[in-house]
Amino acid sequence: MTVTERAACRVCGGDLEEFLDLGRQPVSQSFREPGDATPEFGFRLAVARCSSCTMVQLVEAVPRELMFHEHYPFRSSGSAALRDHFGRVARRFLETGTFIVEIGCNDGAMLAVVARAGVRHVGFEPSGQAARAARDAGVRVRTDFFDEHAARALAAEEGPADVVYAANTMGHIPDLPSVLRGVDALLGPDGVLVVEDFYLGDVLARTSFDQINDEHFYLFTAHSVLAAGRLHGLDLIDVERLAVHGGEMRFTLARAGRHTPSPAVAALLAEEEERGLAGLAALCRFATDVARIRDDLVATLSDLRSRGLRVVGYGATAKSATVLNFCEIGPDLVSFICDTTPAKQNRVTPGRHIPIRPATAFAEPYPDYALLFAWDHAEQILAREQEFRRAGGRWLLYVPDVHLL
Ligand code: DWN
Ligand code: SAH
Ligand code: ZN
Repeated sequence: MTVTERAACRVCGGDLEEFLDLGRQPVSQSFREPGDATPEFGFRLAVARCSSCTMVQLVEAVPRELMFHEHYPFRSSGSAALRDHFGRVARRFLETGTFIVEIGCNDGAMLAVVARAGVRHVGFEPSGQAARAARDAGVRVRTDFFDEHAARALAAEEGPADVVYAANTMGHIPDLPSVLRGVDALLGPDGVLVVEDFYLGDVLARTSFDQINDEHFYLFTAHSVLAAGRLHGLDLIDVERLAVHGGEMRFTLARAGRHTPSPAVAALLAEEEERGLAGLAALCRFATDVARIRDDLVATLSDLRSRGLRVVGYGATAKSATVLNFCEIGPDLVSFICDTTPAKQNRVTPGRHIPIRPATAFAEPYPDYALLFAWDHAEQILAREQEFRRAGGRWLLYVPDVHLL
């Protein structure tokens, strides 16, 4: 552990204590044309904890325009489980909301349901093609980053919001104070800010270090969300566990004193105390586990190669960039990765340049082993690919440790 002098906590200005270095990494979703020889952007993926507000965050931030742009490839609607989830979220908001704002609405998986119900809404989505997909689904979209400036402009034009929602987006925005000032400007007196994101407690419990990448700037806990909210007049009033992406947390915040916090908040804070999640020791243990997983995974893949067995990756996830670049795994160990996303197909992964093929390539013929990068969709994928196992194939996972299914 080293105290980083260059960077201060982006939330409160406190000192950062670095506990994990995942090496030099590319932009995780900058899938490239094969043979493209132009230099790739790189940054040091290192993670630190603030000694004042406890927020866990990256030490270096990648400029937002390098990550979220016209061709940002991720689509929420690409998974049936996510479509169902966002449908449920929308129906819940429709019970009370008359003006619903979403930060990072992507292709409109949630807001299209709100739009079909005829309820007033606005989605912020800086990634051009994703924003157009949402617009085609009937969503009112601003192709823009949400920040204090954009929020003030919206509040002036449309008045206060009942709900501000951000799924898998709040943790993507290094300038969290600007977002929270914007929420303060936009939210009605009894409005709620609903944040769904992956949870540091789960990352530590599963050693899912691949959830750390350029996009995932913050790893939240109830402690750190509470501290960040309080700096901007917001109270944490509820926490709920979610099943999506293999387990996430929903944090609900509201203006201080307007809602009685649910007992679940105190319960989660107590659980975090007990697990030492707000301290540094658990984070240092995590860093040790990550190094062990890297060594195990590289040893396993090298052994399979030496025995002449073929390994293919499944899911060209953002998460896979962290694994491949940290473990220095290239096409010699994983011959290609199959993925259903057209914008990723026939490109190569950032950094290690592993080819990406359509999902149909998986069975042509089946490999001996499939390395499951999209482990957060395991249920759906294993159900669809039952034939692979019948043909003698084996799934290889690295979360929570390197193992075969
Ligand atoms: O927070 C984020 C989450 C929501 O999505 C973003 N920062 C970026 C992105 O992370 P990811 O790329 O790690 O997400 P997923 O959802 O694990 O990506 C799954 C990938 O696997 C997609 O490219 C689609 C693909 N896939 C597939 O090929 N066959 C997915 C399923 C379910 C399938 O059956
Ligand atoms: N909410 C969707 C998409 C998550 S991916 C879901 O949960 O599936 C993150 C999304 O946030 C991307 O579509 C990205 O373009 C968008 N985004 C990133 N920074 C943003 C910002 N400052 N304001 C609004 N959207 C942002
Ligand atoms: Zn801090």
